[in-house]
Amino acid sequence: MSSSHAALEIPDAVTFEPGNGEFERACLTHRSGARCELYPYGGHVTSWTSSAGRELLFLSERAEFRRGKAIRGGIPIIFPQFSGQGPLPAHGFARNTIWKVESTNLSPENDVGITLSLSPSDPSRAIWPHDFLATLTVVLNERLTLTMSLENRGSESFQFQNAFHSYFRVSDIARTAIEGLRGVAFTDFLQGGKIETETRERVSIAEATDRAYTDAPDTLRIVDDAARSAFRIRKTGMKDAVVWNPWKEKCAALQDMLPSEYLRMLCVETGNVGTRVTLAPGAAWVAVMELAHDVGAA
Ligand code: TA6
Repeated sequence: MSSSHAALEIPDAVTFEPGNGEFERACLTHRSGARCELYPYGGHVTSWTSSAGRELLFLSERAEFRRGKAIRGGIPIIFPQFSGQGPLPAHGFARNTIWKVESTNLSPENDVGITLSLSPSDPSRAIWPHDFLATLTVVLNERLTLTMSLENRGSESFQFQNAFHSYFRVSDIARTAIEGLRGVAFTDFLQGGKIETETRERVSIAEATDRAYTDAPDTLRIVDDAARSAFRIRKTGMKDAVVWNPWKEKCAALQDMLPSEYLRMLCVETGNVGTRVTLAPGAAWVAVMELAHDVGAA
């Protein structure tokens, strides 16, 4: 199948190929050997491998690749809503919509990039009647950086929420911890929205966890003790961080996860999930998430 994006391919840097299901995917390769796969469906990064060939993101073995279903794993783009209330689907429509591939790029510094856009459709207008242009740029070098920008192209202000719903692959959830959240207030969705303050320097996961940390620090770490490695997450333009692991029972109830997969994944998401962001007519907004992975950094 010749790709409809063949003209955007860059030798040894960006290729397009048939992906899972009916979808096409882009493959980004950095000169270090690091790689990234992204589906225009959802603007969804599904794989990020290190220069040593290690897969760093979790993608469920039961992930479904079909229209209307979010891909279970990688980095779902959550927009224009995080919560599930109202007419919008849970986590919004961006992750279930095909984004338009606008451009690909190989910089003089050998950064490999791809830019996609999302604009209103009849189905989106029916549930979210605002005129907008969203842009997602993914850049691969020694790190993986996602930048989402948004323009209000309408005549009235609108409000939105957003998140990069990142699924990190971990060796063993029992030997994994998040650093940087001590002293941060969080909403515990599993305790009826109870608000508490994090007291731990290392937040470990030993049960179903679903918490939104408000005004979280712009740098967080996920330490994988078993692998003696760590992720570093840096965010700008986003106030909050969400920590989610379904744990045993909820994982077993998810059709698109193997019962044991909760042991090998951890979502640490960056976004604006508490308060909504207001964008005036003609205004623009941008959010950046930079991911780095260090071996021997535990
Ligand atoms: O970000 C945490 C969360 O909102 C959890 O409540 C859980 O629902 C998770 O996202 C996955 O949501 P999804 O709609 O992708 O199944």
